Amino acid sequence: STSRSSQEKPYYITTPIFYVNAAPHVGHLYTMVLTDILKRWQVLRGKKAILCTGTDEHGMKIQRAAAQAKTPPKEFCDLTAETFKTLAKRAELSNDHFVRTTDEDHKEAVQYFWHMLKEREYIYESKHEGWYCVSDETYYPESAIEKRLDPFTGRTFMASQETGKEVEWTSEANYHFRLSAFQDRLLDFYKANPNFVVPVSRMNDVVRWVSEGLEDLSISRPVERLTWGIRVPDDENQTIYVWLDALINYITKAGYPWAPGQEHALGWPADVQVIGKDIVRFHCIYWPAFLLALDIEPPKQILTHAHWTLGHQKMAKSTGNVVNPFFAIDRFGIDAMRYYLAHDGGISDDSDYGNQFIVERYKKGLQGGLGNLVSRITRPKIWNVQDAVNAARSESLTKIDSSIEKQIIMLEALPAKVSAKMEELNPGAALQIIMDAVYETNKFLQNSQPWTLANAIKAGNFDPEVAAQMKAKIDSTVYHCAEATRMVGILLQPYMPGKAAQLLDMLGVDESKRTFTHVRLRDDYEYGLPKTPVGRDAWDGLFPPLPVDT
Ligand code: ME8
Repeated sequence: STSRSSQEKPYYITTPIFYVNAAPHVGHLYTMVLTDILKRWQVLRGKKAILCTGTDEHGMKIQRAAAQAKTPPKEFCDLTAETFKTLAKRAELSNDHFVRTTDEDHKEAVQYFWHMLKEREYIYESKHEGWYCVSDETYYPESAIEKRLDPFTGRTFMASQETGKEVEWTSEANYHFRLSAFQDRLLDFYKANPNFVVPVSRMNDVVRWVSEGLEDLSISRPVERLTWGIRVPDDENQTIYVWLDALINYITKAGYPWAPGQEHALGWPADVQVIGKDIVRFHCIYWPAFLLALDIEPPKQILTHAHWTLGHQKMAKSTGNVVNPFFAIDRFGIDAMRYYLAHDGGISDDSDYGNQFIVERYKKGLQGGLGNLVSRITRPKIWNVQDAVNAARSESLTKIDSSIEKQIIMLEALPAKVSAKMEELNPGAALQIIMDAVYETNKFLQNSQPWTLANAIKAGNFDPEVAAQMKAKIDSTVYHCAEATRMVGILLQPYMPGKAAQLLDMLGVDESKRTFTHVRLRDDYEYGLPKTPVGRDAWDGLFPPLPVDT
């Protein structure tokens, strides 16, 4: 119907679905936070947005982990899936869906997808030989393999050059997907969508890999090797390859299989799919190829981010070189963690994790920067924000000196600058701009010295006209700091939902005026009086001292 087709497609954003072979770490939290910031940004812009996350529960890797834990696989998955759900909650991830690949609707979507690939003759049966890596759940070509020595046991083994993970020689009959037939279509697709992969350096890698040629992809395993998975339709002896199964999760909750033309209603194609740089091939080559095979639109963009390292080694479940995200959240609070991860986390380059960095960012950005600004504006008894806002409304702030002018120019440029970085899918760079506004405002306040003027008025016997001018200067200074605080408070909501709301409450900004359209100088003349009186506890509670310094 016309009303349906004219309906705007909701913004749709996803995280990878995480393997349940081990507990989550800070790397997973980072992906969640980055994705959530991008979603909340769209909501701030007034869009309907859907965020999809979940767990990847099938495959050799999980089958072995469950066997090792001597637990039936489903029971084993239930436990860790629950931990990822808890992490999503504690991360304040605003996910609309949590997909588990063991869910019935997902299994149906995968089997239907397979059936369609088969019907279109993209699947054929043949013998497959090669080096399979269970940890990475992928085959590696001979050229990507090397011999390694385990320094502890002295054992030599064959491993992936890229990840160092052990590979095993396998020789079996299974089904293949005609990936090699997609080289030209993929290259055309990349050409038409040069921002498909972000950042551009990884887009270039992908184009290079595809240009070098594609081999057909093995997409099933014999049941005697892999039982823990979705069965191939019409073949009881084969189990579907975990990556085909997993990638389809992204359309499961978008309602696949959908009636023609209905995919838009629930969000597909995804606007952005966020992943770590470790799974670029699967998402930027295999995934669009699978979709193109069925004439389904590929996602619009894949944001690939860099890794967190610990002692400059990749944080990874399989090596145990990890930081427990629950401990970190307990210790620093979720908003401080989200701030730190967004601030220091890399898109192109890896970042090394350290408690001392969290403490540093917290002290400089949140306590010294933002907290200090709010308290310096709202706390003094010698002026109040509401008076300053009223004065601004009645246009009596005429005495603009050059430092106020500079502050105005900075604030007028702020929303567009932040938007531009968000559109480039770089929340870290946008955060930097927001925080620079905080630091600039603090400097402006420091240089303007409104407290000196206020004390002079109080102490001196000024001519009423002069005193009025002095008062006008105070109001103007306070107003332009309050505006900065209000605008920054609105912009920080996607990053620190809790603290930003607390800050806007302290400033008395009405809840209906906290969206992006209000991030405009002189947009709101109705704030300044907090709804509930702000006591000492509120200021102290906004960014309290951290329990322990490291
Ligand atoms: O790969 N730094 O799941 P996974 C930053 N199930 N991010 C990191 C990270 C680190 N050190 N380590 C992991 C899988 N991540 C598949 C995905 S999707 C259809 C299937 C994040 O549990 C990053 O987003 O190994 C990475 O891509 C993801 O966790 C891998 O999680």
